[in-house]
Amino acid sequence: MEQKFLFLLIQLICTRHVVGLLFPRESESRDMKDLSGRWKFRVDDSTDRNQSFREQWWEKPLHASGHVIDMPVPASYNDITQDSKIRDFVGWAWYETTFFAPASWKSSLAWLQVGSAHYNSIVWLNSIRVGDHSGGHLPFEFNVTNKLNYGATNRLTIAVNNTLTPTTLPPGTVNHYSKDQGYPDGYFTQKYDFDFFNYAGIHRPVKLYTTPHLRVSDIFTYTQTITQDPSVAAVNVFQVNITDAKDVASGAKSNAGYNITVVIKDAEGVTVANGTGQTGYLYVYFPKLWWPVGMSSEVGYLYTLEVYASAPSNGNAPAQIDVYRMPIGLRTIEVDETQLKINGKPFYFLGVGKHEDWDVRGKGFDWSMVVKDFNLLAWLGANSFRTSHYPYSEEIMQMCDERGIVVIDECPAVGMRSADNFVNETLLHHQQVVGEMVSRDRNHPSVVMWSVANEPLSSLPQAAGYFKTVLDYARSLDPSRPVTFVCNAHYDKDVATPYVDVVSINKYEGWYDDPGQLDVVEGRLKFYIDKWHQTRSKPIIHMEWGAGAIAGFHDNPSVMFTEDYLVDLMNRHFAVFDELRNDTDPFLIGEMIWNFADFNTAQGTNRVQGNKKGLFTRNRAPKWPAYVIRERYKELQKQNGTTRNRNSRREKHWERNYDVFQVQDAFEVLEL
Ligand code: GCB
Repeated sequence: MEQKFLFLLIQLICTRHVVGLLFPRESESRDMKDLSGRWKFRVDDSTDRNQSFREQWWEKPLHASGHVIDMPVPASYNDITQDSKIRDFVGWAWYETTFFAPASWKSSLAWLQVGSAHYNSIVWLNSIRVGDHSGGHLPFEFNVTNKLNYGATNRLTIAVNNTLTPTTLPPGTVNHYSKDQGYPDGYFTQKYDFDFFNYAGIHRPVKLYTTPHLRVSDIFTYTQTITQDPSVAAVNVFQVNITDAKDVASGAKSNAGYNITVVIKDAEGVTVANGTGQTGYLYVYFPKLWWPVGMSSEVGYLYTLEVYASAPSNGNAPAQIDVYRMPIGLRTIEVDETQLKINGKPFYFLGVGKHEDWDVRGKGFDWSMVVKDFNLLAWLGANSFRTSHYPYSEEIMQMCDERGIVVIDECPAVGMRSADNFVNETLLHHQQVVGEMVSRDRNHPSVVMWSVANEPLSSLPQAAGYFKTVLDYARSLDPSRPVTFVCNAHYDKDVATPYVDVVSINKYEGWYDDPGQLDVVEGRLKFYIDKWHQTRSKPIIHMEWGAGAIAGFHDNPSVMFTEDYLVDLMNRHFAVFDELRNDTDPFLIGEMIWNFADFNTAQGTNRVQGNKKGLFTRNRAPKWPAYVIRERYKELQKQNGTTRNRNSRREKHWERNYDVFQVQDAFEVLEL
């Protein structure tokens, strides 16, 4: 084996392992049932929010506990009814459905996967508690093989609690008020320091699926190298984990002596590479690379990775083979001190910040809205977005793979604005969430970078050790992608960006800074970005910029909150972005306007029915600024990877030497 590839394998084997959840898929060895639909629902609005546990609502059908209403799953429950108490409810919300489990499933393992539920969840099947999960926005699953009634009806109960505390991610605080001051008995409020509505409920599909007892339990694959001569090969590394229920039960070491075959097929179903074993690498000759929109005439080319796993044959018993298929893309990512490159070519982000946010369904997954948003992204000419400020549904990641939309994948560490948030309990949970996000999304070619937080208080001395730990943890899970967090601290005050690969900055020049002062926008913005570059010497993305624009508001000369003002502000930003892009030594690698569409927020004096910085209204009607962005993005897309000035600085390989930085007040490094 060539030494280079031996090194790759060692790197992969040394990668810290977290158990990933494979997206539920049918195959010859797997069945699936989607439990989406109309569920029963009830909130526990007792004064202490604990009546449901005292009365054990999971023991009987939910209607036995009191009045239940219909609730769609997936959906946020907040905007479904006409009742403001449900919209603003904080505490345990109870969901229930029934389903039939075929008798034919009896010989398999059965798994229950919840795409996401916000925030803490407890799951019971036929009154038996099957498990708990903390954190919205990411899937969790339980083995329910021994809890199902086969050939019969089953009752599934899920309780979801949206309370946020200083150590949840995102964090929040609960404030209690006194009856003596005229508040109702037990009155409390939930506060949080992030700018989107804390939608709650079962947000993504709930699925039951089966696997053989010996199953493919996790896969990690990425393209490590594309050889100089593109006709030769893309080298794809893979690592497959299999789990045998027998071994799990007996405590024996799994993966020993099993047969694992890994095959890559092209889009026509022709096998282009295959191998055996748990870990290895595959050469794909004459590879069709995965390219984002604007960088190739063929965008988002996907192969299929097929994994077959079976136990060694045992006498007369027929071999049980598990088969799992997954789309993959062949492409590399590198970062040097000025550029992020896809397949060796500099990539410039022409993007947007987004939200999973729609009217009526809140953060509930809805194919109509998802497909509509992708059509709008294509119409805009956007080549990228950030999953601000939490991981989006995996179906969205799959569409990005197919449509060639580049993703910066962000975890839900948003609103960490107080020292109370920088404690070991949060750090442990932060690592857990990063682990869940990376293990879910690391096989998606569209994901090019991990963002571990948005606008944390990174001027706090303890933020240095905290973020070094989290960023290094993300790297230890995935050696193939750069990491960042999104920073709004001043370049002189921030202590955490020394540890990122790309500096991501949010700056609202002409809005939060110098509001209404359009004439100073260019000078101030250029000054600020240059200062950041002098401070860190890393590639920079302008991750958030923009202004509130209420659809239909106009004025001339423009004033804040009109569409005209946002257009004026955009043109001034474009002048600076273009100057930086055309620099002899460009380091600006992207512009991501905030936001794709208007979105809902908590009520407050600075929001008028939500945040109005969208290019589209919440119902996806374009505002004037959408046409202006479209003109620019369509034009620049044509130039991506071809005309940027990138020849003056010696190109360096991506190295990670962080030892030169002093870590102040480092946290103890915690093992999970
Ligand atoms: C920001 C935040 C984003 C807000 C935005 C705004 O810096 O990252 O969550 O929505 O500003 O519009 O204020």
